[in-house]
Parts: sequence; structure tokens; C-alpha cells
Amino acid sequence: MSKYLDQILELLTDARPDYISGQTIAEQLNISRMTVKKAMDQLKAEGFSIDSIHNKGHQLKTLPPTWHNGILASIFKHQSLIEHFQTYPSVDSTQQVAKKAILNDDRTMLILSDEQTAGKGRFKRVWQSSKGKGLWMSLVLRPNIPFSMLTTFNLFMSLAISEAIQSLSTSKVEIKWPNDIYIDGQKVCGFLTEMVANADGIEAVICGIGINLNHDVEDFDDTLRQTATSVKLHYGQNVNRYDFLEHLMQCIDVRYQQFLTEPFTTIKDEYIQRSNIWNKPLRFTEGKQQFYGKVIEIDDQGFLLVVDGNGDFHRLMSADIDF
Ligand code: BT5
Repeated sequence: MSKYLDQILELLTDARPDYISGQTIAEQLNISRMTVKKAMDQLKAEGFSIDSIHNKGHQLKTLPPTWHNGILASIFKHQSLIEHFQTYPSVDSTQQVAKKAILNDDRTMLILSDEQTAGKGRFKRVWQSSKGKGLWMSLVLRPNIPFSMLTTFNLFMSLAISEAIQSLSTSKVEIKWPNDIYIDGQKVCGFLTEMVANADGIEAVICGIGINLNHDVEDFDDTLRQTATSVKLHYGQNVNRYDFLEHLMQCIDVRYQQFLTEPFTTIKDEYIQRSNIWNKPLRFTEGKQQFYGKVIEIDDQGFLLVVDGNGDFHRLMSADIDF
């Protein structure tokens, strides 16, 4: 197997939509034309859609429906949010992979997998992550901030994610406080944020994001068919996972810089407009406590103010909300 596949994929992606000659690839990688040809044959045998024309070179016609380091290296070349990324065909959970990866690596990073066999939601709930259908990723960030600031992190992230999905969806994309994204009353994305800290402060924030991208209705199992949706179902065609990821990371970068430098009040109005929890009776579960109530407002610190059926007030930082 050629060890140059990733580098050649990177050059092919850099050149898109143009062709790149075998000679240029050979010179850039300091390898022979024969090695380039063998690697190109191998990529084609693996299913990459590459057009090769004599005297013109090679063109990556479409981006594949699986993750490849070489393509991501090209896409992430001009961003500064992540310093390192890893891709896998299958893992138990990208969140677990990220937690292991940071033990001896202090860079910011992105872990992506085509499939998760034990994807996790909050409170150890199952997150269904079928192969090739979604964006299953963990983002490791290293904010140099006090613990107290982290309470608003999810609010900035949910705006970023909903904006990326909204760019494709024909229906309104809504945020269900604190960490779900919905379209037409169905969940299209769930994310969770975990923190690793030591005596000096926050070591890493690991944000696990699951977005249903290319599911058809029958790709969800019976338990989710009524409650889950995918971007494709509101876009009308398959979503190119690389284009989507690139845009998502741009949205996250913008909102993350804002999170680091500005208070929640800067985005509060936008957040309120995107939220789907207003003017309806809701069931709240906070730990073992459960009650019915209505949301009064999100305060300037991002806490939810709720009044229950007895007229008692609750100020929530996190809870499960059922419509
Ligand atoms: C969440 O939990 O919504 C956070 C999900 C985070 C998943 C990502 S994927 C990458 C990273 N690696 C991981 O292992 N996890 C993260 P929660 O609010 O607890 O919601 C879980 C509930 O959502 C489940 O009990 C189901 O009802 C529902 N659910 C499960 N899979 C779903 C899916 N693919 N689409 C929509 N709803 C789903």
C-alpha cells in the first residue's frame, strides 16, 4: 500500500476543480512518476472518483462519502481552530477517543468517525450513529478561561450549529435549550460538552456533536422514526459531508471567538429568536425532580427561568425538556 495516499489526496483536493499533473505531484512529494501512478491506481481501486487525462493530469471529481485525512488536511489548511485531527471508519464513541487522545497531546483537535458503535448522549443515553449517514465528531478546545465562563459555552455552540444547518434547510432550524437542534419538531442534532480540569484550571473542553446528515426516514430505527430527522430530509438532496463540515467549523470558529470575548447578552436576542421553547407548556426533568411549567425568559447568564404549575420559580442551568 502506498504511504503517499494522504498526501496525494491533499494535493488533488487542493487542485479541485482543476487537474494536477503527475509530474507536479511527483515533484512536490519528491517521489517518482511511477509511484504517483501506482498510488493513483490504488485510490481508484478504493473507489475514489478520479479522472486521469494524458497530458493534463488527475482530477478528484467528487468527494467520497467517508472521512480521509488527506482531504481534511486540504480543507483545514487555512483555519486556526484545530491543530490536529484524526479520522476513523468506526469507533465506540468519538468522545472516548478524544478523552484518550488528550492524555498525551495538548493540542486542539477534531476526532471524526464514519460510525460509532456506542455513541453516547447525556446521562449515558444511547446516541444512534449509523455508518456513513451523519457527522459524528468530538472537538477538543483549550479555552484559557475561568470555570464560571463555561456555563454559556453551549449557548454559543448551539447558535453555530444551527446556523450551519440552516444554510441548507428549507425549514426553520431551532434550538431546544440547552443542547438540541430541531427542525419541524424533530431532532436533527444533539451535542454535549465535557470538561477536563486540573488544579490550574480547564485543561480541555470536549464537545461531542452528532448531526444526522444523510438519513432517510427508514435509516432511523423504530424508536426514533417519529422524533428524529436529518438535514437531507429538509434539503432535498444528499449533503456533501466535507462541504458541510468546512462550513460548520467556520460557524463554530466565529461563535467560539465570540464566546471567548463577549458576554451572552451579545447573542441573547439571536438565541431567543432561534429557540423553540416559548409559549408552550413543557415538562422539565432536572436530576430526579420533574415538573410541568412555562419558560419566562433566558437570563443574562444563560440560565432558564421557569414558572411551574404551583407558581414556583426555577432557575435552570441544564435540564431535559419535553414538549
Ligand atoms: C444528546 O444527548 O443529544 C447528545 C448527543 C451527542 C452525540 C455525539 S456524536 C459524537 C460524540 N460522541 C458521542 O459518543 N457522543 C457525541 P441527549 O440530550 O441525552 O439525547 C439523547 C436522546 O436523543 C436519546 O435518548 C434518543 O431519544 C435521541 N437520539 C438518539 N440518537 C439520535 C439521533 N441520531 N437523532 C436524533 N435523536 C437521537
